[in-house]
Amino acid sequence: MRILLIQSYLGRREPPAAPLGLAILASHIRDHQVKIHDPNISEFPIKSTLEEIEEFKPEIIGISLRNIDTTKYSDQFNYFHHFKNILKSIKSVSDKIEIIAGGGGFSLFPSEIMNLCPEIDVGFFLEADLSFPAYLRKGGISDVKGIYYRNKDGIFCTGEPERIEAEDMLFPRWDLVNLEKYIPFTGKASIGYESKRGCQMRCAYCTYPQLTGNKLRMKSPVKVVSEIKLLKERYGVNKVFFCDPVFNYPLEHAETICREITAAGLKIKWSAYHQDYFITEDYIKLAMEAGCDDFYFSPDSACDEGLRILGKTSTRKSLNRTLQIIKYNEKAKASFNFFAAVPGTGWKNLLSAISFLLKAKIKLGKRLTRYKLSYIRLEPNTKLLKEIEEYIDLLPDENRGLSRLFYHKSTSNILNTLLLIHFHLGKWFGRRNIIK
Ligand code: B12
Ligand code: SF4
Repeated sequence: MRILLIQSYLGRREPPAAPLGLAILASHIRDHQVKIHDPNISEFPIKSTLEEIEEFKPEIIGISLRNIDTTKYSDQFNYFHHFKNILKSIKSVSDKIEIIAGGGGFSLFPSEIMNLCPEIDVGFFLEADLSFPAYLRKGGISDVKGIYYRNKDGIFCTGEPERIEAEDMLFPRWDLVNLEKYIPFTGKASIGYESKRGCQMRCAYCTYPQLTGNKLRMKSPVKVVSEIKLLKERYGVNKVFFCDPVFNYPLEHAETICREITAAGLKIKWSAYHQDYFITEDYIKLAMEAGCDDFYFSPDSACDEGLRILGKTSTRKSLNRTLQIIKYNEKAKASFNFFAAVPGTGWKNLLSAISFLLKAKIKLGKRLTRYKLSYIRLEPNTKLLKEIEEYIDLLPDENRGLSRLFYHKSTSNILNTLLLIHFHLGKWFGRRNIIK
């Protein structure tokens, strides 16, 4: 079959993220004729998509809805709106092509999106490494799990899909992607690589455990290094971003990867999401020798109460220890994200975050690369959402703003006023993630 895999158009020009999910899916369906198209790297995103359809004449179009919105209060933008538009454009050129949707954004709101987008014939939620090939093999839904489909009686789901084991995870088909276009943006994490899937932690606001599961599936460090080597030698990639929910847990897996990268003499730069609780001096040394130049941390709160409410593994002690370790490694850079408002907290949460950031600035100077006081974008099926007990329609539509999706309340009325001012100043004057 001729299958065209399309990354959804974001609706504005941002630093691109190479379509990792689509390149992985393509590697599982090698017995089909597959093309990948990313409108986000094209000068004329919609036109180029329609031309690609015209030329390739696909029987199936698989469209990846990765992002719903920016989730950033200081750069609010609705991508979902543009997904709906691109679906309409695709449908307008041919209503015979089967349209299949999937991706992280789709997986957060599968039934809502199926309802709002009648152009989608079938939707795959969560991981589709096994379900998508099975669907193609069986020529339809049959007994395949992980599918949303519609018939005259409504929209139905076949249940949670089976998740792939680490040893069956394949190298993405980067040969179908023009990776050269993403290489200038590797400093902005444009080329992703997975060393594992799953997160065993259960932070109250986070969607990663629902998207990638609670069970850790780790690739062998030898496989990781040989795949990164391939990325570097075959595609000239100089820097990768580990898409793992937490790279340095389990610590031993991360340390072995670092040792293997160094032993292989692989000169590659990389960065990743880190959890401060598992940071040790040895790890930072190993990671830096192996090419990590920036450590991202999202402790989210710097006071015990906030950390407890958010269900974080971090503690005040682990945060301070991490800061100290980074300080003594003179080339190490780090960034820290905190939430200005955490449900059930007030001044203490905010002031402890500000005081930690000031301390970090004094200790690290310019090596503190990013520091943020942001707001939680409420996401579906999270513990936090259940706790705040408010009904909020979390899928943005074009008629209402995105501000209502963020949590910006505290236990103090005075602080609430300040938070509202801070929130709106950020919303109006924040930096937009746009490139020329
Ligand atoms: C790593 C990561 C990043 C890295 C990406 C590095 C890179 N170059 O790849 C960086 C830091 C750059 C990043 C940036 C952003 N990210 Co991000 N990111 C992630 C993360 C953790 C993993 C994504 C990933 O690559 N996973 C591995 C691949 C293999 O999985 P996948 O893409 O989901 O694909 C699988 C399935 O979804 C499915 N599938 C995918 N497409 C399709 C299509 C079809 C047809 C089918 C059948 C199946 C299918 O099959 C694939 C294989 O199983 C996810 C959360 C998560 N755990 O999933 C958030 C996530 C995708 N990001 C998110 C967001 C918001 C963003 C940003 C918009 C943030 C911002 N304001 O800048 C940007 C957008 C960047 C861009 N240009 O698109 C949100 C999106 C949800 C939402 N509310 O909008 C997520 C879900 C996190 C969250 N908050 O919940 N991100
Ligand atoms: S915030 Fe990080 S550690 Fe917590 S559940 Fe999400 S991915 Fe896991």
